[in-house]
Amino acid sequence: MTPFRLKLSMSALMVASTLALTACDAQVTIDTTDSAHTKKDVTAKDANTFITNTEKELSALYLESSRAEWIYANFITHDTSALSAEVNRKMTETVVRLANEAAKYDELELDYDARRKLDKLKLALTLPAPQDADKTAQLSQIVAELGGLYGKGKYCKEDGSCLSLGDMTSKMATSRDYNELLDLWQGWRQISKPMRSLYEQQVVLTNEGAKELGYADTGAMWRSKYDMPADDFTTELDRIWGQVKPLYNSLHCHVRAKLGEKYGTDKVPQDQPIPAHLLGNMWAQAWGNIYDVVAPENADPGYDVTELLAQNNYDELKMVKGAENFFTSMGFDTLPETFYERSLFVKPKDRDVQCHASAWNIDSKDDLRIKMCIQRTGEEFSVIHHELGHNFYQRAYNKQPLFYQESANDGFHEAIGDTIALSVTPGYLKEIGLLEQVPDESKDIGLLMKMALDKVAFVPFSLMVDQWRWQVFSGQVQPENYNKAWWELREKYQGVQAPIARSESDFDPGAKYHVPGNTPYTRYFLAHILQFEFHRSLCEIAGNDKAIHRCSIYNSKEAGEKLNAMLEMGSSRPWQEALETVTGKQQMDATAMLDYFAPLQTYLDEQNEGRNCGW
Ligand code: X8Z
Ligand code: ZN
Repeated sequence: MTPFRLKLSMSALMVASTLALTACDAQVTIDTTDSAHTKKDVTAKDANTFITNTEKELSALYLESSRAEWIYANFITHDTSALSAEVNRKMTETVVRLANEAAKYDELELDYDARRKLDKLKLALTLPAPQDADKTAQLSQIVAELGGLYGKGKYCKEDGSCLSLGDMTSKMATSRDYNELLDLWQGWRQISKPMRSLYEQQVVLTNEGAKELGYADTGAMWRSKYDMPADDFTTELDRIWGQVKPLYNSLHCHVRAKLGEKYGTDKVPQDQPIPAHLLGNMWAQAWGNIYDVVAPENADPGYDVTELLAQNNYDELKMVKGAENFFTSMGFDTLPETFYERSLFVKPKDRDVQCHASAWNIDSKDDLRIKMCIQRTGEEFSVIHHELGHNFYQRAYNKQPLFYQESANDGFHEAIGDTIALSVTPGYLKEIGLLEQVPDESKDIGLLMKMALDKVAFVPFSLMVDQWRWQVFSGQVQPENYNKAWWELREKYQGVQAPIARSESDFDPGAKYHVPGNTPYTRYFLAHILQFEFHRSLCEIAGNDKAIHRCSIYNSKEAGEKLNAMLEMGSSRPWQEALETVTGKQQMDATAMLDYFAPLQTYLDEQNEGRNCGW
């Protein structure tokens, strides 16, 4: 997390949402209000004093807040929920007050950093509250409750047995039994029904806060965080999705055909969206787990990372050390001892925790941690790399002023660990002793298929989540249509459909962590585009001479140096400049992803010949 907004990977968000100190709070001793000045007579010097004081006040609050949020996420109880709500209230109230005060300096000519920091202050909250103590407290209470409902969520059957999300995730990955999958799919979606009215109230409250800060609604505020006009950002998203869509459509067509062969075309009709429970993942967001169903003939790479980990006795700690080793091989310092002392790697048996993986920097210096209920699978090995990417980023920018202690844009934060994981190639696995022999090139289509099922399939999902939220925030979607609108977008973007009838007594968006957790999701869309760009550029720097999907930047100090140069900038410059540091270009571009998968596109085109694609 991050201070009010950001820092974290995911957790930042939580913190971000709420507020602040009350007037009688003893800690509020820094006078940032400067009430003697009105908008007319303020000077640039006043603005700088305001910024300095604000940074001090927020640093202290951030530390307090991240400790409380860490404890809540690790021990979900009635009391920790109350403490989380309180610290969130204090943070939100403070940031809202300061952000509104910052408007005093709107018309002043300021130097680059002063203006940039004030802009960041205004945009710092994920969920702004109105300037009203009761409403702020109410919003914070809702935020904590929604998080708790998700974290405690389980599917309990009539016979009294209960399944955790982790249990269900494993079964969804491996079961090929249509009815069993359906049962799990609908069972998990029971947890979100009670979130609906809370979510509805949250939307009203936070929109009021966003309006007070000068935004049309909270969605408009989220879209304003990208160093370009919000409408231009939306246009960029459309443009990039347009680049990826043909590849996605080809993959969709092939996967649907294979699922039709597996389950029967009565269950998987060949002219309709795919039933959402058959794709190996609770949310149908990444499909790598059904690789066996779509595996190209004669292209089996002959290994599976989950099995390699088991054969080589990798437990959770060894998996984390393995991922850390990749970063240090590139020249990054090792993680501090406290990382290993304070992180959570294994799901505790005796209490509720927020198992969804997250990475934290508690003190904005080097108190780095991850919190993750690690399963011993190849999929989770990638997630560990993802999380450590957050931690290495956080440490790289820890010398920046508070307002710049975040990634260039939120997509960058999500992209770093994934970039590293793209280098977990067969060649790398051989180098670290996990794999005996690198499969020959005839197996590349199998490797690319597995990767595309995870990375390409994810792209439309990562776009539709915020399309839904933006429509909800803007009022285009009203509460009586929450679920209907969700499934319309699922169909439109992903071409998947609910496998059983849904109604407005359901709240399916709430069954995805980031909705009750209030984590914007467009960041993952950006990350999926960016990681292929970073991979391509860093491979070049590393002197790679192989096909791009066989390149690993393991051990490349040159690539590490270049990557670090971008990471340590934090958000001090517009993200376009950070992008340029590594890629030489200022515009995001999906051609790196398309080039990576070019051989697969050719294969898919052959396979799809004569098939009816689309939905
Ligand atoms: O939430 C995450 C990370 C933490 S930032 C585990 N991810 C998204 C998700 O799980 O839905 C990573 C990829 C997408
Ligand atoms: Zn992340």
